Amino acid sequence: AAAAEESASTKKADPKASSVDIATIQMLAKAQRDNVETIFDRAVSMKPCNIGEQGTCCKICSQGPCRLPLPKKGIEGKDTRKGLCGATPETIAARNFARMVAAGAAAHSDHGRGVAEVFLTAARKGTHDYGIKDEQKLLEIAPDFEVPTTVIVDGPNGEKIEQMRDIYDIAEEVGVKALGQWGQQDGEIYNAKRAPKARYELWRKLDVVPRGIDREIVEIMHRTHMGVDQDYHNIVKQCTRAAIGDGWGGSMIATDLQDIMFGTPYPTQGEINLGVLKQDHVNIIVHGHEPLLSEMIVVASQLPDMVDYAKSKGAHGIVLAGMCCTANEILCRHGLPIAGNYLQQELAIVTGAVDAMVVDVQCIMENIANVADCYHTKIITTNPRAMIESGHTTHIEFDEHNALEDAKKIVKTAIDNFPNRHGEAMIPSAKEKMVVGFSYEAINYHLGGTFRGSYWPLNDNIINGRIRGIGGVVGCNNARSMHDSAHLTVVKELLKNDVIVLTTGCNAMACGKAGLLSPESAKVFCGPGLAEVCETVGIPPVLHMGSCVDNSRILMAATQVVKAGGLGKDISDLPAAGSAPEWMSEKAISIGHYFVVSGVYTVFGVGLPVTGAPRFQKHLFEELEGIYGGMWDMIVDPYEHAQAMIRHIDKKRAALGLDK
Ligand code: CUV
Repeated sequence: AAAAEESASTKKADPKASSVDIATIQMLAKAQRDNVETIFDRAVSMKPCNIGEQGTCCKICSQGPCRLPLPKKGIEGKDTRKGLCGATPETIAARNFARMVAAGAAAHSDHGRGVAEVFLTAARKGTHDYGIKDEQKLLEIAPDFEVPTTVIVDGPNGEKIEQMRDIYDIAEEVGVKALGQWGQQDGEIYNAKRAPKARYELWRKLDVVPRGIDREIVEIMHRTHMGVDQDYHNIVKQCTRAAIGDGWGGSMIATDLQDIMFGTPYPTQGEINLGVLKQDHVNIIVHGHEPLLSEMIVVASQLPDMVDYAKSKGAHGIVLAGMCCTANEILCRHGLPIAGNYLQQELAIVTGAVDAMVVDVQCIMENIANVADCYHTKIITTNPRAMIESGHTTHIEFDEHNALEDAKKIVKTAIDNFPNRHGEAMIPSAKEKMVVGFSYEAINYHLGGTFRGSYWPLNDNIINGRIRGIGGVVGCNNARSMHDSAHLTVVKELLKNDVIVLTTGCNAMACGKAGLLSPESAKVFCGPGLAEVCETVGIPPVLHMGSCVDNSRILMAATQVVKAGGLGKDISDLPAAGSAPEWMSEKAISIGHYFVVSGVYTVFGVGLPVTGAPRFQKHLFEELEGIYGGMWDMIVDPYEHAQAMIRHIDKKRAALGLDK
């Protein structure tokens, strides 16, 4: 057994079969030369559990785990499989799925809660480090929270004059109401009304408008406790409440308040891939999700005394680069470089050039501590929710009330580590330029004021067929799937067929590395109609809208398209489809579900843990379309995956009476 274990752990991934990204291939080869094990190696030596993969392993009580795989020869006649308590495969898979929605919604929403708390502190002028940057956006969202932006006062002659309220008073009221959305027990979250009217009314009719963000997540945990909800339809209904509470609630509030505090993204240039690191600079990577931290590190790393301090240690300057969704946040707002997406986190350290990797929450692999141990990199954890048990990580807690000082301490720690590099680093040369930052406000502001105006003729071009439809392609990397490969195949296939792509998360980064986020790529990759539109407007064919919480921007963009007219009354009428070709996190499941119940056909790659429960799978993949107009699908082959999206787009075009 020991020998078997030995040989299993020494199996190595083939770098060229692991990724389509040259920098990743080079660094994986270096890791292997350096005898450093990465997720790619572990993926070849450890196989996933077949029963868990089907979604039918139940371990919610201690009488199990009860394992209910599909019989090898399939189900003949009645499906008699059941757990000790009698739970059917449907109940088990639905409960497991629901818990993924709960965890995903909790992650986004806890992020949003933190933002709302800091926003309220800023509104009350309780911190010097954060303030109100985008007043216009605050004024736009205040009415959604039923906060008045003006006040009626008496004029000098007794007449009534409408006056603007103090911006910080408005912010405080918005902050209080936004924060109240988490603990609200009854009624409806405010942002549900932002959806197209038909969608909001459908949700009301179906009784799925979230009462409060936390409440719906807690209720999933209760319902999926042993012996509670045993009807998968009813479990899915609760998933819907929690997922809407994520997409239209916690995530949307996070996006909006971040925009108000840090600025709404507008098109800007950036660079991506491990080649953004510099041999002669202090390299700091911020990795994780919450811009509360990274925004302050941006400020701290640009302070003259910090730059001078770096020079005093022999460096020429400081490179601050992002990883995962933190990267998307600082890229879209400041044009700061991205070092890579999820599967590149260990490999960034393997360059030997990263002086500190600063992490907060979500998508941080525990193994970065082991990899860092082989080089000089300091892993700095910053969030009390997320520590790594290792003798080699440093915890510098980031307190928003002392934000800039904490950020300076973190930057200084990185600089102090610069002289400890183990000789010459090996930085891949690969990096790509990109244009990013397409918030829906940016599209409105820069491109004509309306989605149907003469400058941003999206609706008109969908109607006239130059653009066939809209694809939202998002989500993670997954070590079970060749790095970036499915992302790029799906996106390129959509572009070739004149489908414009909106993107966030690790898909955005895959597209950036492959050059798809540059306006010039339109004529290379797009069908003639889409290429013409992109060239006329001067935009890339893939619009980078931000991080995972910014999937809420895609919901709002879809809503704007509906409101601009000519393409039906609801999101489910649009020639649009969603996709997560390489998903891996529970957040992706919550995102997938809020897209589905917002009316979007949503296809996942890799696999979905529902296949062991055929009736539950049918509910998600087919029956939901009759209820919400959107449904789940899972197609591993990326070409077929894109074709299914295109077929759905064509079905919607036909229903609207449009050609093609
Ligand atoms: Ni939040 S959730 S791997 S960083 S997109 Fe990338 Fe994006 Fe998935 Fe994580």
